[in-house]
Amino acid sequence: MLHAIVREVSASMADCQLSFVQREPLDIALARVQHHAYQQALLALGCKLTVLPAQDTLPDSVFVEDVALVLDELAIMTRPGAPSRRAEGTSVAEALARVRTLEHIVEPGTLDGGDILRIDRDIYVGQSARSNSAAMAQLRELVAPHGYQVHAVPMQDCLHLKSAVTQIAERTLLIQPAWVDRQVFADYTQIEIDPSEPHAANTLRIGMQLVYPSGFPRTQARIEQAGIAVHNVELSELQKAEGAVTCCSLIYQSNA
Ligand code: CIR
Repeated sequence: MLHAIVREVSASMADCQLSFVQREPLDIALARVQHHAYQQALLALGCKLTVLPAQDTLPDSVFVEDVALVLDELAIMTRPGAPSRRAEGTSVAEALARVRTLEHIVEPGTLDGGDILRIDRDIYVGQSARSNSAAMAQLRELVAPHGYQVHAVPMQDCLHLKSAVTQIAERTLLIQPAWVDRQVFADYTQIEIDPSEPHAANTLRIGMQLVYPSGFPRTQARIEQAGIAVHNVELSELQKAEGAVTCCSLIYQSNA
């Protein structure tokens, strides 16, 4: 069955890293309510949840996606690009070690899970400020024996590759063409976000459905016109921390 690892919101989330959004007052109590609704959405879509306790000294620790890549064959701890985020992985690694063989990206490599878009045996890695070529080379070595190909993807003006492009159906992507070159993904059907909603490209695909933030009605209409069901969540406070729907969970298959 599908499993999801999530972590409760840190009391210090207002001190989070920010790269492309302005700092705004952040309501931690509301962030927790929204995060719990997100957990309910994962449950409703069939995930069994592992909820890690909050880490109040690590502001960005709710964004568990960034610290690991979980494949069917192994899990890779990533070594996040922001030094303030490197301690977040320890407890996630403990949880993943129960279900996967663990490997690690090591210095000088840096890699954020938000930069990794895996589609079947293709692993696309955004060349963001957080993820470097040393990590891509390490990742390539770790996954090649399992038949995966790693592709470096140029991008600009956003935090992570999955801020710009996510998978919404078997061979269909939702894409923000201002932030990533559409040609890289020429083999896929592409739906563009509505230009009035620049942050609308991040969706979380679970089975045939999408977890999708409220607040992007025009892009959502484009997704629904393609026959894809959308499960809305309100994430305003996590968006102020430059988070989105993929970054709050690590999803994997396990019989456990
Ligand atoms: C950071 O800058 O690292 C956090 N404030 C946001 C991380 C969001 N992660 C993601 O989209 N995968």
